[in-house]
Amino acid sequence: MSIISLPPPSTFIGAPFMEARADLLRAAGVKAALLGMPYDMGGIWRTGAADGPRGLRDASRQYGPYFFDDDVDLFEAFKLVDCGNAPMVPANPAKCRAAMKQGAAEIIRSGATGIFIGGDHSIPASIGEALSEATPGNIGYIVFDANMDAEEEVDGERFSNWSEACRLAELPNLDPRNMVMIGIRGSLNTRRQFEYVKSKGITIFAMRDIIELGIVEVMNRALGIAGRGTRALYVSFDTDGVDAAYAPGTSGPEPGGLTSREIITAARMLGRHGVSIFDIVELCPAYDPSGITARLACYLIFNLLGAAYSARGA
Ligand SMILES: [Mn+2]
Repeated sequence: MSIISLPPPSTFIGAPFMEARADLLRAAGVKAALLGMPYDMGGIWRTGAADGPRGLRDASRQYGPYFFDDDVDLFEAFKLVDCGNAPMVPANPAKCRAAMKQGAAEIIRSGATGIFIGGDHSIPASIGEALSEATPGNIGYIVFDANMDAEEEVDGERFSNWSEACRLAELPNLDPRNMVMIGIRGSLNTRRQFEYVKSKGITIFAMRDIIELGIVEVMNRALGIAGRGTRALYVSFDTDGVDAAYAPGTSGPEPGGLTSREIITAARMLGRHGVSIFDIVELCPAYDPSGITARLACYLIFNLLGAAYSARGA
């Protein structure tokens, strides 16, 4: 399996392209590296998330490396690079998953903060395996999502975007009691999934909790739960965790979710706390002619890295 990635036509905010290889990233002192995972064969509903990395890069052409909010230049501070996309093999999900895992593993092994752009919400299964194997200790997981994605299998398949939570809960060094779901709501969920979540000891902060407690209190509690006894933190941003009014470019838009300001506040608290890797999934540019969903995804990256810089330096 070759993991050689071709340079994308445009990179994220014009960052230099660098192949996803731990030795190259380490030698260049890269502290944050982005890798696209244009895979949506795991989707149970509308496809289109395979175009997420392209949509993010297109939207990012409006922006540069300087981020006002933290007075930081992401190229200077993080030596941010764009590693292109994990190479997808048409009609072969297993080979695609292997390529995503290998790309993620290279970035994780380099010590850089991995920024993985999906792709549908099945990709954390591959990313999680890579992080699990690279981490000498336990991992915490925080996911923003309208849906629990806790179906153990769908029509006999274990790797759809409705099963990501189960695949992560099965990792040997990810205790489900260090897993937190934020923003859960609505009728795409099932009671069976809720029973699974409760039986594993996974914590849910439903949308009702966020409305009552506020996002800052929810995040403080979530970081405490995911951070208890863990050495690494994986954060997954499903775009449908955000209210469809702010992020319509997603495979399963749901109303009544997090506002842009709330998800940005959450991203900043995560950056301040420190995260090992994060992903942004289910970004479907085709459903959003305005491009605002992809711009919000850019803002999540800017704010998470910016807040990390303000807190600790790069
Ligand atoms: Mn999801």
